[in-house]
Amino acid sequence: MRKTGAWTVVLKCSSWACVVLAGMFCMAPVGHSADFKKEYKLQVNVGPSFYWGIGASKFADLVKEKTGGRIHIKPYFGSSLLKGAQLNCAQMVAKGVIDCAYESTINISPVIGEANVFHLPFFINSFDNLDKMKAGQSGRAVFDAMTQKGLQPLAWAENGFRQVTNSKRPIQTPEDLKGLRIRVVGNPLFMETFRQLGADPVNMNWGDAQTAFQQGVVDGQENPVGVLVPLQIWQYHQYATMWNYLVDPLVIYWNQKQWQAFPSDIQKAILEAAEASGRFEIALCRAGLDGEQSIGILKNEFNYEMEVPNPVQFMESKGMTVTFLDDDQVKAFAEATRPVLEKWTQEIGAELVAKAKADMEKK
Ligand code: X2X
Repeated sequence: MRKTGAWTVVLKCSSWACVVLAGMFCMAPVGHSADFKKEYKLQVNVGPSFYWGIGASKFADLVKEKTGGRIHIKPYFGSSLLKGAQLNCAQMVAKGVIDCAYESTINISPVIGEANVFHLPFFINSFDNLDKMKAGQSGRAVFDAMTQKGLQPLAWAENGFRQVTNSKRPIQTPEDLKGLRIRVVGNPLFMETFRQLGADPVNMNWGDAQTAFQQGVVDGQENPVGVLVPLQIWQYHQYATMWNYLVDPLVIYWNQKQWQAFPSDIQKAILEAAEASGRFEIALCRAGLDGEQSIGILKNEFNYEMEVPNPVQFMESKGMTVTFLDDDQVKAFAEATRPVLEKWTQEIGAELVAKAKADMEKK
């Protein structure tokens, strides 16, 4: 109707003032789609079928819904915006080359060294401890470090506790890892951990890693079940060890300058979408690993039926040998990697590691 009104005015008078008047009628109010980019690019390291990829798509859908279509996020899977260089994501979002990301704490660690607090070997061993850290002062410290670097953290999501798989033998003791060529992400903490265990780690971007598994260039790798199941790791590796050696939360974040320029109703809508998609995605990654809890969240809150409700059983049904370690076995790995934990406690900052311990000890 507003448009018709403006045209009527323009037709009735031809003076410059009338044209301006018409322009004002047509002008978008604050927060209208005309103020926004046509597309906001979302960086995602994995493909759309991985649980983390499904979470990223959910985020984009929820943002569209909650902003009434004013904000259109397009996920770029497989780090295509970075030509596969997954470790460059935080730098590119901070610069504003990429608008936002649904990304692993491992992949932001070159810019946010504090994020490595989640990657200390055999330091966090349960979902409960992880949740306490995210809700506590150590999680807050990681978010604060992001805001210092031009990134606006919105919500946590998850990749999960990382498990080791290989094509040679079951891994039950550090000796079993000796000489195995293991693909790891190009974060020195990972290289050092596997070297310390006597393995032969090779760092590779995720895009190259998948080809390396296919071609048998490496004997093994480490990733959570939310990656192992969609990847169908059993095609390459027969053995998996569930050792929860470290955890890989995801953070949903935005370029800070761009974020601050959004009107508050848009910020609120995006924030709600980030939180809801994070809750959904965390449940996907934990389904079948935390009793009925995550399966229940998916069913009751998101009306979502898990295709693989028991990932371990599923991997076994595909012919994999899945090994669980008892406390003593885990202790042997923890002892063997202690020098790495100690060195990286200094790198990350003893104060932050102490905060993480205090968070985990809270009842
Ligand atoms: O590269 C990996 O192993 C992956 C997919 O887990 C991450 O992006 C950290």
